[in-house]
This record gives sequence, structure tokens and C-alpha cells, in this order.
Amino acid sequence: MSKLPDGFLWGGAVAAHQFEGGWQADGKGISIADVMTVGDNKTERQITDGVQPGQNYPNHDAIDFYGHYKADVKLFAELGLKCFRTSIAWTRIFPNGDEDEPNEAGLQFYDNLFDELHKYGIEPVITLSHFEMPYHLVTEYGGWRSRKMIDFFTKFATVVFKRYRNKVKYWMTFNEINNQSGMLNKWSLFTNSGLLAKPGEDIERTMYQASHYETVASALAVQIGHKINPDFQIGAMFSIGPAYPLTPDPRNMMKSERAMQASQWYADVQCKGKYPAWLTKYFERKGYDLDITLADLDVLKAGTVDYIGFSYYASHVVQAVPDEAEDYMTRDAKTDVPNPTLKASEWGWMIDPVGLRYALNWFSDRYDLPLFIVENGLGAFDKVEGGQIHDDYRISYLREHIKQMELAVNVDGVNLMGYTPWGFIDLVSAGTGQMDKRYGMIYVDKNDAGTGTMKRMKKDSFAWYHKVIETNGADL
Ligand code: P53
Repeated sequence: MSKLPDGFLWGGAVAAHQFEGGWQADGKGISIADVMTVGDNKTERQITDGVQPGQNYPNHDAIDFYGHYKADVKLFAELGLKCFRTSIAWTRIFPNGDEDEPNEAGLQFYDNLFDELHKYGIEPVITLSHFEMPYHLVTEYGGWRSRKMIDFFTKFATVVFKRYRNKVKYWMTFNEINNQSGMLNKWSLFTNSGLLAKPGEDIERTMYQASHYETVASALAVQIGHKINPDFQIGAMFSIGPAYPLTPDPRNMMKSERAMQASQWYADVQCKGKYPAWLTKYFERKGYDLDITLADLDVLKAGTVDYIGFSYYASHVVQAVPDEAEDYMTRDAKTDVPNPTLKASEWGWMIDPVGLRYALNWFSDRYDLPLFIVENGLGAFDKVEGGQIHDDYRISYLREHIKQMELAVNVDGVNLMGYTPWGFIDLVSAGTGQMDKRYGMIYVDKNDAGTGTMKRMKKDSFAWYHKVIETNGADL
């Protein structure tokens, strides 16, 4: 098997709200993740009106990395990680989001964490906003429907860029900023943008407005960051789940093209610095008179990203509905159909390693930027047997995806910075709030009910991934 370039960033990825716990520690404010209850495969997570008594909020304590970070980082070093992707919990720095001064105790926590990582030669890779904005900004300002959010976000970004200018080089602005557009569901609108639909509101319009403010805030952050440290690498972050046409019917191909455009237009804005023509036309047709100023358009042009970070888990299949509108914008669940050539995970996600190679080529062709796979992995139920966890299904998933990633680099010539499998230490699922939907190479003894010893244990995939990193991807 072929190898990867020297300096390839092998790592692991998590997000603050899904693993830190310590939801009220040292002055932390309530984030949007703190008002989301536990769900499961069939039950949606509920978004409650503030923190309510008697509810199970899995992110509150998560796996208490906040209390275990030294021992955990030691374990990450033992795994052999070259880099570690996490996010900074905005609410540790600005508990409500609209304060003038940051919370020193929160800043200190990340100083300690980054120092601990550097002690073992692990490079931090930091997302500024990963589904965890201050809840106060939702109740007071309606989330990203308000232009004021741009100021709150850039203030937060400026504070952490300055504070960690010599400790963090790799940044991303908004995690999976495109979920809201591709999925347009309650969960993604809330996690991406803190949006709760008002009665009678055209939430799609609001989503486009919020998304616009986010891309402007991201572009400003890119410019601010580069001024603070010209060596910063500041990326965007998209989820990509390629939408394949079910059959060669040209209408299905057009449907697939439009599904990709509808979910990936953020990449045009954040990488090319401008809106795609089809979307401007769509706004016109819908009569969306959005607050997009000429000054905003200049900001977008001047604040394009240095690289594309993306998550890849699964692919999708679409087909045109019988009375498909000519603009192919129909949002209909019936258009997303199972792929008869693939198997699904226990959560119904289509397992498709080749789709990763496709995604790498897709981004590379369009944007000609360095790419970074910052999430990939298999959520599965694990069984502990005599103190061991034999997760051969996870090893097999990762192995097949890494093979395709290596083909993209060595055959297709894609410029790839690194690979950080998602949830390499078990954590709270973003979609379902479950602990038992596990992605880790490190097992954490905690379950959906919220009980367990929090003990960390190595799964079989731990030794396997260690070897993969050690051989720079040669020994899979
Ligand atoms: P969970 C949907 C589709 C693609 C990525 O997801 C997604 C989601 C959310 O369900 O989210 C990303 O935990 C996200 C992570 C999340 C991970 O994928 O639902 O960036 O925060 O945990 C996996 O299984």
C-alpha cells in the first residue's frame, strides 16, 4: 500500500460540547447543546425552553474531559496522534455571548489544554463554532437571524486568535456550516444557527439570511486571524454526503447536481468569495430580499479560506419526483432513497468508502485548495467482553476509507493535509444525544441513561490505528 506525504496530519476529532462536560464549570454559560435532550435511533432530541428539571441533557457532563484532560491527552499521545481536532466552547469564553470582557477561567482551560498537547508534540486543530453557541444569543437575538451575531462572533474569534496565536496554527470557522441548507430540518437549523422557527415564518428564507451572516462573520474572522498571525491556516468546514442519481435518467442526474449545489454553495462563498449564479437566481424567483450589502460582498471576496475541512460519513441517492419543478429545488424526503449497492450502518448511514474518494475529487476539482478530512467514522454499538472491545467492524470501516483516501492522494493527486477520524474517544452523538452510538478507539464507560464509571478502555481499533499512524498509512 502506498504511503502519504511526510508531515501528514494523522489525528482524531471531537467537539467541546460532545465530550468536555463541565457545563457550568468556572463560569461557563449555557450553550445551545445544553438545552438538547437525549434521543435515540427513532426518537428525536428535544430542544427545551432553557434547562428544565427532570430532563436528561447528555452534553452537560458528557465524558468529563474537562476533569480528565491530562490523563486523556496522555492516552491520545499513546495512540500516536500528530494532531487533535476539538472546538473552543464559546460559552467558556463569553458565557452569554454579548459581554464586553471574556471569562479568564475559560481562556485558561484552553491554555492548559494546548500546553498539554504540545508537551506530547500534538498539534491542535481548532473549530471556533461547533454547534455550541451561547443559548442567550438565541433567546435575546433569535440566533443568527440577527446581524449583531457577526460582531459577537468576531469578538470571540479575535480574543481566542490573540490569546492562542503561538499555540494554535490550524483553525476552522463554522463546523458543517452547510447542514442547515442541505437538510433544512429543525435540528440543523438550531445547531448551526440557533434558529427556532416562529409561527408562520418562512424558515428557508431565514436560513439563507442566517447563513449569509455566518459566511460574512467567517470571512471577517479569516482576515482578522491573518493579521494576528500570518502563519495561521484558517479553513472552512463542510459536511459532504455525495448525492448520487438513482438511475441514468438525465432528470435524476440534474437532481443530483442540484442536491450537491444546494448543500455545497457555502463552498463557493467561502472558497471563491462569491455566491453561485443559480442561488442568486433562486433568491430572485423566491422574492427573497435578503440583507446582503455591497460591503458584505467585498468582505466575502477578501476573506476566502486557506483550506477546506470536511466531514464524510455516508453517501445518498436522489431521484427526481414525477412532477419535479424545473428548478429541481423540490425538497422531498422521497427523493432520498436507499442505495441498493451499499450496506447501511445501524443508524441507516450508507457505508461507502469510494464516496470519500469522490468527495475528495469533487472539492479538489472545484476549489483547488488543500483539503483536510476532519471527520469520518462509524457509529456502532460496542460490546465489552472480559474487559475487551473487539471492534473489527470499525477497523474495517476505517481501513476501507483510508484506502480510498490514499488513492485520492497517490492516484488522483489530491492535496490532502490530514485525516482526523471522528469521536476517536467515545462521546455524545450530535444527532441523537446517545453515548451508545460509539465512534471511538477509546471506550468510555457511560451509557445513554447517563450512568457509568467514565473509565477509559482501549478497543482493538486503538492498536490498529496506532500502527497506521506509525507507518504513515502503509500498514492498514
Ligand atoms: P452523530 C449529520 C450528517 C453529517 C454529519 O454524527 C453530522 C450529522 C449530525 O448527525 O454531524 C457531524 O453524532 C458533526 C459531529 C457529529 C458527527 O458528524 O449524529 O460535525 O458533531 O457528532 C457524527 O452520529
